[in-house]
Amino acid sequence: MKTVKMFVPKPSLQYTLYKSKEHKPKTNKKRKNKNIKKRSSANVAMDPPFHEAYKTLLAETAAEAKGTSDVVTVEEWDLPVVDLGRLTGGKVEEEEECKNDIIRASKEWGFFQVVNHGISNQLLAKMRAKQIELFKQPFERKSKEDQFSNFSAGSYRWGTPSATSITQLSWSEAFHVSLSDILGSNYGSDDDLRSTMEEYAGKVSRLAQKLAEILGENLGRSSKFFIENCVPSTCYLRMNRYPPCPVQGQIFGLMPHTDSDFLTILHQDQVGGLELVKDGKWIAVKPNPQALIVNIGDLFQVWSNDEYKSVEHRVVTNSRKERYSIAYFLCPWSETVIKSKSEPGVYRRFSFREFRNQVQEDVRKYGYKIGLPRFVL
Ligand SMILES: O=C(O)CCC(=O)C(=O)O
Repeated sequence: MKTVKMFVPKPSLQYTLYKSKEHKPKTNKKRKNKNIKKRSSANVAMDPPFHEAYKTLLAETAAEAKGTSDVVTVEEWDLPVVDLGRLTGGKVEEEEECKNDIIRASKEWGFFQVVNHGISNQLLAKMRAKQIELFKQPFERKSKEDQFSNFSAGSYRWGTPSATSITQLSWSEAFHVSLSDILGSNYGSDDDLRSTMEEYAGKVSRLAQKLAEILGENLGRSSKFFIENCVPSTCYLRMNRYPPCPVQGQIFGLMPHTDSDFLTILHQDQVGGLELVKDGKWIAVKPNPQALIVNIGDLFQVWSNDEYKSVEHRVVTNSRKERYSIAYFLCPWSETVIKSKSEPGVYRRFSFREFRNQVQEDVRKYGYKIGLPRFVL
């Protein structure tokens, strides 16, 4: 474990209902104004127009600055590492040990890393290269993505349209793509982005299904559940880009949140910035080039009656380096009923549609997700 000093926005917002004016970030006014002016022009064409769109919020923050520093010490940790090679090595004891490691990490951390996961370094590198190429396109083209990349309308997102304060703003852009836009598509091998995404999505889907099956069987669920309920049209790949953020200290790359799915598999680059809550404290995740990151989502937390943890996480901004990640979300059909393994459980039953609609309504009303506390019995 290493201690790193980072500028992180405060506070964590997810479970606190508040009026945006009640939490005014303390900033160093001089530094902030200088940083705003220092914005590089190199990425102007590709970057979303954060400065223009959020001019008022940025100006308000600068005006409210009180002259205190935002440096917060965050410990950098290695997440538990699970070697998945043991699942296919032909030794029953090792296979059981591996399954137990996955289950333990899901209970104690809600986050872990997997190595020997079956996705080659070559494919990961190619996927990253294609992702970078895609994001390097001018903003004008990306924001008209339905003509540009043939993803469904609304796949390209940036910033936080509902933000009413600077701490509700995510300084990032993303392509949030349904797997049905990718898998089984007949775009032809000339479309390198699509064929790379198709190969990656196929491999990462199989990995997610395997992990979910292990976690589900431990809860006494049918091993067929995920194959039947989490299909390409219900699962997503989200390609994230975090541009350098010159307004350091107040803005997240991605706001604190939990994932509204069964589980997520993340491929991040080596820049760092992902943080999660462990034992009530934010910790920074040390990037591991050999590993993919797995985290438990809200639906598994409900299924397991709080045994598996859907942990709040966030991305902090970097003033100099851009950062890339790809998240795969294992989600069910809208009508799939989510219920605890034994009833009455901690949460009432709900359909995935109901959960998603509630999350969207809260984000619209309050600027952030409330999530599972809404469904506690
Ligand atoms: O980029 C990361 O490290 C986290 C991404 C994430 O949390 C998300 O896409 O929901």
